[in-house]
Amino acid sequence: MTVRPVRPDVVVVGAGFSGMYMLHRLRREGFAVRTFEVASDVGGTWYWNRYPGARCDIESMDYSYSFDDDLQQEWEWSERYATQPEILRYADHVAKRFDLRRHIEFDTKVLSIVLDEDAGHWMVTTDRAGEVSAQFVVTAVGCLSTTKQPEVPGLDRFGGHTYHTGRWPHEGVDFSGQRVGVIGTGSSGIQSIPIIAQQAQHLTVFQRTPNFSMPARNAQLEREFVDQRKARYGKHRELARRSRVGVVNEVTEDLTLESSPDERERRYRRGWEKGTLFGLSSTFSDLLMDKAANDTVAEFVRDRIRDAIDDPDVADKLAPRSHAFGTKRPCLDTDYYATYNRDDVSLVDLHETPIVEITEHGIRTSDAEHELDAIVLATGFDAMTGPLIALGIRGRNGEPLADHWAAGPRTYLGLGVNGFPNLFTITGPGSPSVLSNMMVSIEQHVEWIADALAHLRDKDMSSMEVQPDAESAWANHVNEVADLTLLPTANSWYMGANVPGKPRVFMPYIGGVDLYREICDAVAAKGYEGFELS
Ligand code: FAD
Ligand code: N01
Repeated sequence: MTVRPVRPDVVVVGAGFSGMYMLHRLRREGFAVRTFEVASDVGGTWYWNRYPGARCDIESMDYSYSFDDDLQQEWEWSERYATQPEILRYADHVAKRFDLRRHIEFDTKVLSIVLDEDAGHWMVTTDRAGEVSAQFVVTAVGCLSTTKQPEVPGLDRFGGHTYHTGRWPHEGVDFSGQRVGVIGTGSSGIQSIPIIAQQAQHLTVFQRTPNFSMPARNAQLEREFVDQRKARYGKHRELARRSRVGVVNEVTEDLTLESSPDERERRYRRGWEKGTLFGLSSTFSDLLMDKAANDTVAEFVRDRIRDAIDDPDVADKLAPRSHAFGTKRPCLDTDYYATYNRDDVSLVDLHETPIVEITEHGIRTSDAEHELDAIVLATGFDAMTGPLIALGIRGRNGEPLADHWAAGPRTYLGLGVNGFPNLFTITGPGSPSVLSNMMVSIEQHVEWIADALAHLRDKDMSSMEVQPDAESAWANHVNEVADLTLLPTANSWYMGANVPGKPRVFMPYIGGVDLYREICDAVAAKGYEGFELS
């Protein structure tokens, strides 16, 4: 039975991995919590993204909670990169193990979160549970949970079925005998295209920007490896927490152009063979800082694409040139490029022939109408700020968060915003979040927030608010660090560039999870410096 405290101390919004752990942690600290989740069950990303081929791109033994040793010892991952169903089973296991569902109200959407300054609490309005007031609100709405539709006319006119990868039907989709079109070649497109190609009668991929993708080299996990990892799991997790990206990875100070072409080739080959997201970008220290250095690794990947594809014209279209390697999130794939060697797969380059409209029968580009039975939209998300702005948050003087962020998100540490006291954002903009193994970033934020609330309670204080100077200084720092790298040069979702009209600001913090954790710890140790406690 769901437990619903009438006046909870804390409202948590979202029951993905962030919300689940936040709820657990706050309950353990003795807070009364209500958690609202619009989905019908736990899992967040892994509840919604059920498209064929969906799996993680951080190794499962790292992409899982580390906060409870019994949990990490008892859970058995079957593959190096687990599939979506397996990750969702894991979320279910965690929910049962810690009896979380009792405090989660599913099928309940938060419509607005408004500060009542006189009463000193937040008023949270939902579509099913009415209005709930709480002293604290923690948003656990994820960075990639608001889907983005393509900006093409006629989508509602299409006579066949349309599916977004981020809202996939639970019963699955059988594309056998169908002519399928996929729009989008980010991670979701790249994971789903090889599987859809195996089922469909014909698959047409509509590509606007080619992406850099590397073979995942996924495999069943071997007993010996798992046993060895579990024997020193705690140590391994600690190294991950103290790493730059939340996974234990090679670190080098070597500069790309100071190495000989042979040495570069040798290192790139080794990085490529690893089958990890960061294997290639970590071969030299300056690949994401120096364009000339980056050109060498980008050309290495383009060569691998040419190796994999029979038709040189197709290979040319799939080879990314408009952005530097690693400036958009690279992809890990299984047989992505080889899929284009199939006779029943074709590639439409939207730079040559843009989509004009979606018709009743399919997709019309500037030179042809492609008749289709189904369209898959792998068109991504209104990332990071999208789910937060959709919450309808209003802070001091009724200021909407959307207005506060009109020129791009401004936060202190990605954890809080000036004018929005007692409201905390797990993996908010201005924190490493999407640049890291998210599990590491989620756990760090949850623990920091729980400690902060316990601190307030212990000191008999009721409010914690970001000071304006701290917010400005952090926003400047986030930009300055990003500007040391090539990442702001790409039209990526990190920059908000995938959503028309969205301010172009580099949203995550690229200083590294290791440094970031130290900064957050130091802030807490100094009595929550940069926050006003009252
Ligand atoms: P989410 O999982 O997004 O959960 C947020 C929850 O909030 C959702 O359930 C949503 O329904 C709910 N919600 C939102 N708005 C409201 C509202 N108004 N009212 C009520 N509920 C609301 N990261 C990695 O580090 N490694 C990976 O391998 C990886 N793979 C990914 C694969 C895919 C397909 C995608 C899309 C993302 C992937 N990510 C990966 C990022 C992933 O989002 C995070 O790893 C993590 O799952 C985020 O957890 P979360 O709880 O913060 O957010
Ligand atoms: O979304 P994306 P995604 N017409 O934004 C194209 C995580 N994730 O869902 O680049 C035509 O990357 C768009 O083209 P362009 C991961 O963090 C992880 O794939 O804007 N095309 C692009 O090709 C990832 O980065 C995994 O030119 C249009 C694509 O759609 C993040 O989620 C798996 C268009 C969108 O790519 C988002 O990935 C899945 C239009 N109007 C997701 N609009 C793992 O592997 C958009 N596009 C773990």
